[in-house]
Amino acid sequence: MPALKIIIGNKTYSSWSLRGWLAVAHSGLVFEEELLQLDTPDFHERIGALSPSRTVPALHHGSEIIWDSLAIIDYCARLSPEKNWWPSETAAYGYARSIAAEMHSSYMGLRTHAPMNLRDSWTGLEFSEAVQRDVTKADNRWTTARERFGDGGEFLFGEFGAADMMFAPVVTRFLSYGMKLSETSTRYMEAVRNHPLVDAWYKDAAQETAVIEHDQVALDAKRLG
Ligand SMILES: N[C@@H](CCC(=O)N[C@@H](CS)C(=O)NCC(=O)O)C(=O)O
Repeated sequence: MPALKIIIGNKTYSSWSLRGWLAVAHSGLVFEEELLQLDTPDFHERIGALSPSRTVPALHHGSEIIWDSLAIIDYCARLSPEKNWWPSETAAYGYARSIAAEMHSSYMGLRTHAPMNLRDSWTGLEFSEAVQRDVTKADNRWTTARERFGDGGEFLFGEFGAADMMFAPVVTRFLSYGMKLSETSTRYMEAVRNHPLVDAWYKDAAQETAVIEHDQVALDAKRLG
């Protein structure tokens, strides 16, 4: 098997990197990681050679490069089919793919105004309606997945899998920003936060010191949100 290496951004801030990294770590295969500091001259100088989209995450597998978090999840699923990824039952599969694709292509309120930041947490922030609509949407999707398909474990479709990887950075945002969700979603968020791979990522983030100013909007959330 050719060597696997994932190029990621700062663990504190890079939500897409977290998704790709969870996939390669969940595969159980041996991999290396290389972390580029986002928003630095070094990032802009090096990223073109490492990722065709000039974004992280990018997975290098021998001479192949797979960029984009969702593609990395699906690629890792092919490399390690014995692990749990997408649900096998058709209705659950359809729901899982739909909510993961929706995560990838929308939630702009949350993505713009409530960035991931694992080294800080806040209470009492007021976010705009756009952000609140995204919170409600995620809450509904998670509650439905748990109620319809979640019997086999604590995650959206039972065991930890691809849909949970896509939503892990949403969970971290809701935890950082103290957002209130349904009981079912709150339990789900606890399960994600306590997952060993998510916890390992948090621990690494806690060691980081770089601050990216524009990801500190929560300090000013009332105005920016
Ligand atoms: N759709 C992409 C988004 C990747 C993305 O936007 N990554 C951000 C970091 S979280 C990035 O590389 N930003 C650097 C830049 O745009 O200069 C994916 O799913 O991987």
